[in-house]
Amino acid sequence: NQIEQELRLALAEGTLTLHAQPLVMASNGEVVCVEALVRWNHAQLGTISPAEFIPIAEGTGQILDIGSWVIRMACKAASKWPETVRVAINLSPRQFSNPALLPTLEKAIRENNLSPGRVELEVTESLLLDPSPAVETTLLALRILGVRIALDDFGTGYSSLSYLKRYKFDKLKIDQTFITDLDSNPDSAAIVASVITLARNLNLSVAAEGVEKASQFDRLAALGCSEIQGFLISKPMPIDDLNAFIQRNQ
Ligand code: G
Ligand code: G
Ligand code: MN
Ligand code: NA
Repeated sequence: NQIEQELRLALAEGTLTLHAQPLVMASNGEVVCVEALVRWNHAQLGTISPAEFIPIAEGTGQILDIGSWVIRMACKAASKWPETVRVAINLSPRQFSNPALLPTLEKAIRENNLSPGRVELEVTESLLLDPSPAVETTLLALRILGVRIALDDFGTGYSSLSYLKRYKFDKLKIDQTFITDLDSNPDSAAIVASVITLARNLNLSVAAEGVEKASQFDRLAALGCSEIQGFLISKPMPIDDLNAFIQRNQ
């Protein structure tokens, strides 16, 4: 179809761009991580959100080429940041079962002289819904490689706490739907407080997404949330602009 052909061209012609959004430590505001977010600058349609084209690319299989490109670009950008700053890369389920994932990651890490622990892979619970041996093997291989694994959009999928026991994650990212009404909805506040406690007791990092207000930041910090992400800190920006942002916030 048309989008599929245009996506193919986009990769070839460089109209896909990589944006990124910083995560800061709640305790001191320092940048600890940067999430890579792909964008598509379409000649006629303008900027197309990944929320629109990633599901299509997942269907056509183009997510594999796009994903490899994101991994290469993100690791290259990270090689110019301080060692204390990790890079987070979103992985869709199809990427996860792709045999090329490991070699692509290894190569990008090696060529950019990154310590593997600076690379964080964001996966969603949908990946774990139907855990195949392949998924388990890949999770194990990634752990051996030494990259970190974060559970993205935590609380919105078919959350099962048994995942937390079965797999070793490094971080939970509390979905922004719980943060949006944190100040006004006691149930959201209770859920957020409980997830932060859960993460801390399991020795996992915990990040809050979609933080837009100082009141949300303060409450999350008081609850012991380790990392904060959202428009309050910064909107996503071209990944090359992160160097300057990191320097301002060191
Ligand atoms: O950047 P934005 O909030 O518009 O992203 C929308 C969705 O697209 C999010 O769920 C995000 O995880 C996903 N996304 C952004 N970049 C990538 C990417 O490089 N790979 C994958 N698989 N998903 C991405
Ligand atoms: O699913 P994932 O968590 O990867 O999605 C990240 C998406 O959330 C990105 O598209 C990004 O643009 C968006 N985002 C990041 N911070 C905020 C925020 O503070 N408010 C809103 N509304 N969206 C945000
Ligand atoms: Mn994410
Ligand atoms: Na998310």
